[in-house]
Amino acid sequence: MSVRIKRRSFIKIAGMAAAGAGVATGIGGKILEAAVRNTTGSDKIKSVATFCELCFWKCGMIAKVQNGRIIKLEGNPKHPLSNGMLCPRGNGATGLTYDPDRIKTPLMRVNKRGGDEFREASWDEALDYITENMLNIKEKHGPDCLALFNHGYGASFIKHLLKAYGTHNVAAPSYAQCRGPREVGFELTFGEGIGSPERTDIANTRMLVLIGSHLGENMHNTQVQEFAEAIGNGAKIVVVDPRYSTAAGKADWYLPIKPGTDLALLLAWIHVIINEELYDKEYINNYAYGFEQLKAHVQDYSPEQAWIITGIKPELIRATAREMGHQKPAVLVHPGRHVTWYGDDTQRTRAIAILSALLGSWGRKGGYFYGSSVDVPKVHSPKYPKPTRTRADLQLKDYPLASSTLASGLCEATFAAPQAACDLKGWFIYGTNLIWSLPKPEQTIAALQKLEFVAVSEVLPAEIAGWADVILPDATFLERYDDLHMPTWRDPFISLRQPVIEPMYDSRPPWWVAKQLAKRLSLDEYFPWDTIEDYFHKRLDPIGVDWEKLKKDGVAVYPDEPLYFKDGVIPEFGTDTGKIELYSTSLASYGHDPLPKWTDHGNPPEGYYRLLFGRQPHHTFGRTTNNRVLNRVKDENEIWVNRHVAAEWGLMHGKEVILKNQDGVVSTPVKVKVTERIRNDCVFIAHGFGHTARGLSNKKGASDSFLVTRYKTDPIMGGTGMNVNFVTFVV
Ligand SMILES: Nc1nc2c(c(=O)[nH]1)N[C@H]1C(S)=C(S)[C@@H](COP(=O)(O)OP(=O)(O)OC[C@H]3O[C@@H](n4cnc5c(=O)[nH]c(N)nc54)[C@H](O)[C@@H]3O)O[C@H]1N2
Ligand SMILES: Nc1nc2c(c(=O)[nH]1)N[C@H]1C(S)=C(S)[C@@H](COP(=O)(O)OP(=O)(O)OC[C@H]3O[C@@H](n4cnc5c(=O)[nH]c(N)nc54)[C@H](O)[C@@H]3O)O[C@H]1N2
Ligand code: SF4
Ligand SMILES: [Mo]
Repeated sequence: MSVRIKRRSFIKIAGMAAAGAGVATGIGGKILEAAVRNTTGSDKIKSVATFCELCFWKCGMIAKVQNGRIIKLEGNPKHPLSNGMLCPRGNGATGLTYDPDRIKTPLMRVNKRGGDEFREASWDEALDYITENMLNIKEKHGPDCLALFNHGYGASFIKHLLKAYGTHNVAAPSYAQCRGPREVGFELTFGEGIGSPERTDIANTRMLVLIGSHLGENMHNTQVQEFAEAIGNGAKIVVVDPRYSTAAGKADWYLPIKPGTDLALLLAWIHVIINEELYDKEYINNYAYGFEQLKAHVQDYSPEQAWIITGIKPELIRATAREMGHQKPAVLVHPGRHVTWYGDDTQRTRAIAILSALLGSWGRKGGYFYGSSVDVPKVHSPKYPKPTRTRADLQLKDYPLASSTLASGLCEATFAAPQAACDLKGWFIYGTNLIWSLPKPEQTIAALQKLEFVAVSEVLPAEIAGWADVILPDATFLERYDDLHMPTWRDPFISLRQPVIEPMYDSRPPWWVAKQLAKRLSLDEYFPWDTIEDYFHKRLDPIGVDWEKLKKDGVAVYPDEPLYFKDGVIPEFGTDTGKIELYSTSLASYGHDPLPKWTDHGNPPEGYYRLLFGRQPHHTFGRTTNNRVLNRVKDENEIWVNRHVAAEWGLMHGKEVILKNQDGVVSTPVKVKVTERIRNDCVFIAHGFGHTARGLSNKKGASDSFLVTRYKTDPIMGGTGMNVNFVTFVV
């Protein structure tokens, strides 16, 4: 028995043909012509609409271009994810395109792998080399011995190419290292995941509960805008975080929880809400399965017991639970995004899902909305060949409930001892700095050393590029077309990324690279279009989308009401029972706890502090920390240390310190931020600084990635809990 997951009951748009006049196919020129049209000309300022990729939210953006140079970036007022605004990172995106450290030509490795020594090459040479290696791997080992690691929208055509070539070993670190456990936790409970952008109805909520979701530092544009709106509307805010985050500053209740104990708090909230009959009885009666088992289960988790575990006083637990009961169903217990913390993350997010169900907030105004998306037909191409072997990430350990490939699993499979069924011989890496994004960097490096072939597509000479045999200089998102974006959202829309300037240097867009490789690999039939504009026409013309208008506006929105259950939509839950599973029959059938249990994650060893990490408002991971525009605001990170801890160690605010983790790994020097805004059992660092790659100019600060030498695997879906490392200070 398995869960019927991934089934989406989103409403498809009807009557698309009426939405715009049809455009004949074959209008478009080549990308370069388009880019030239966009960038040549006089002093006149030209506006070009596209969507942002400084993070993965994909806000609509308008670029102002003068004399072929981008002079300003603004939010697209027509785009539902930006509403005319960009976050600080989006505003500074030109700092990526105009970064002098960019990779400018294809590069081929000289000397040994990892030596970070390269020579310039032509595109023909680089593509021929990749082709030769791909054909070689296919012939010698089978095509599924090549893995694709990718992150970001630019990867669409490369993914298509690699699947056409015959591999299913395709993964992004945004699953097992980020939101995977959340997706599985919600899939198990409601039969579907949260997705991205998250279906959180923050704008309409009366109560927002943030559990380690540091909105305001985590700058996902629409969420931050809606957060401000909710505050303006007087919504109650609860923030649960060992660190007094920006969001905590806006909270009615701030709960400085002991790290790793959130599940105990969640279960205590559920305990109060059930025992005080504060839950939505009608909703639970109609839609839920397993209420009695849940009720019995949470009797062991009283606020008094949770107090001992979490450090949060029982009165505070009761008061916040009662307020949730009072404000239901317009209560959003935010599901989080980067949830791979302690290895029991699916169970923790299951508890969030269960709490949301009790409050009746799934599918209700101010909770989780049911969005819709535009169903744009694909360009017809042959079926992908069926790989003959099990996916490499599942060869070592099977996770039947994981709904995506595990990047860490592919890495482990490569690294595994020869007697294990490990088949990966080559990695194609697009837009992901695996040395930083996977836990245990030494394991990633060991895997890289074992491979026969490593190709990296990058915009910057990041750490991972140093390990390539061949580096492809990608055009930045402001210089290229990518595939259309049609996410599930309140108002469904089609968003277009297009070049606002011509690709600089000898960089090329990924669609071009994919098509070139397809030709060399005799996979032409998978790319049955001549120009990228031809591709768009093939997708859009049949549904009558006006291409010229889409190019001009950057987005076509098809207004729709947000869908809540009470609007008459009959809820469909893709679980085994067809109900909201408070008690998970799937988890039971796979031998996991069907109801979430609190597990103890221990305390730091004497003299050590739990290493917490997260986002900072002006940067996205390590991908922007070389950006000169953004670095004018912030060009290094600090380690947050509690005032008493700092006093104990004699650490001075603003002075540098070196961190050492439990395995003796030391950091680069990082400035100390002495603060009362963090508990005394943990320290916090913003992820993304402390680069060591030779070609990057900004090496300030320290990277948490090198200190994450341990992780705890989620037994349900294989996510890597990374908040399990401890550091001390080298003084
Ligand atoms: N230790 C630690 N590990 C983490 C996290 C953490 O906070 N700490 N966070 C986790 C999370 S939430 C996530 S989502 C992942 C993120 O993981 P990644 O997406 O791998 O994050 P980055 O380190 O930013 O690496 C992105 C790389 O892509 C390159 N790049 C940027 N734009 C383009 C482009 O247009 N084309 C190409 N070809 N390359 C481009 C950048 O130069 C950069 O080297 O990491 C996870 N891992
Ligand atoms: N500016 C900016 N915004 C971003 C990104 C970015 O790089 N920069 N990345 C985007 C991506 S891919 C993601 S996944 C999201 C991630 O954003 P989120 O999912 O919101 O957050 P994290 O970065 O995991 O969480 C860090 C917060 O959790 C707290 N925390 C740590 N341990 C615990 C604990 O045990 N319990 C509790 N309750 N709290 C704890 C930390 O103190 C910190 O405030 O951000 C997105 N938005
Ligand atoms: S949230 Fe910011 S960085 Fe992310 S896509 Fe939107 S504007 Fe760009
Ligand atoms: Mo993420």
